[in-house]
Amino acid sequence: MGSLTGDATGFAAARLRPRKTARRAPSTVRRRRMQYTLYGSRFSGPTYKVALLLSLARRPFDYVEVSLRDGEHKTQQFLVKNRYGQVPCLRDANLYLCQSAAILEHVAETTHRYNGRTSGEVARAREWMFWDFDKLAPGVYGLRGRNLGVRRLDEAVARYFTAGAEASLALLDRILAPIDWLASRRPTIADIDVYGVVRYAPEAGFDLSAYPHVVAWMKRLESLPGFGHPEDILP
Ligand SMILES: N[C@@H](CCC(=O)N[C@@H](CS)C(=O)NCC(=O)O)C(=O)O
Repeated sequence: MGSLTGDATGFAAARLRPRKTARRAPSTVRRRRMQYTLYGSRFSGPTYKVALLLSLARRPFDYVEVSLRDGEHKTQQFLVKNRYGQVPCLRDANLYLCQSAAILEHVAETTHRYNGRTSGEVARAREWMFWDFDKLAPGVYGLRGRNLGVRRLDEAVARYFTAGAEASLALLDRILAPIDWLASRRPTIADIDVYGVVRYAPEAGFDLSAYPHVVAWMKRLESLPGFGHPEDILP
């Protein structure tokens, strides 16, 4: 697993940790461990969602790339951190958290950034995150995986995914027509979570120009301070 440093400005410092065998000069000061370590894959949408929230919330984090191709996510060393054998996993001090939506909720709640202001807004944000993984993500991530050559899809399944994702994008476009943000008057983790799928829709073969309100909402989110694209914040 490669270890790098991301930072809250949205730009990765990409500093490799010194190799264990390297001799440390006596004057070298050991870098303090960050509060957060994100274990993920730079191709993973759920990993990006967590990195994006940390970046927008201006919380620096260490980043460890877990190679899915080499099966690092199924090793005992990783399974003690994430029992599901999936990325992402976030270490917050001594706590290891899994499932991107649960991680977003934890970070929003503990940093008071991008959380709903009322219990109603918190519930609304959660609702969008459930909807996302139920309706939007299977099609977008599934077809993207096929286009990237990491997933094989039966034609019937691909058609089912396409129809589901198109219906979900159309719904999102309708909902966003009169509002700026999904769960509140301000951006919340609902927007970050759903953005972390929609931004990959073109790679899945969808033309987002058919959804102008979605495009306008993406631009609003992309102009928030601390915003970064995956290649900026996942070293
Ligand atoms: N519901 C999970 C999904 C995570 C997920 O699907 N991760 C993928 C990479 S994008 C993964 O680890 N796949 C390997 C596997 O499931 O064995 C989340 O939101 O964190």
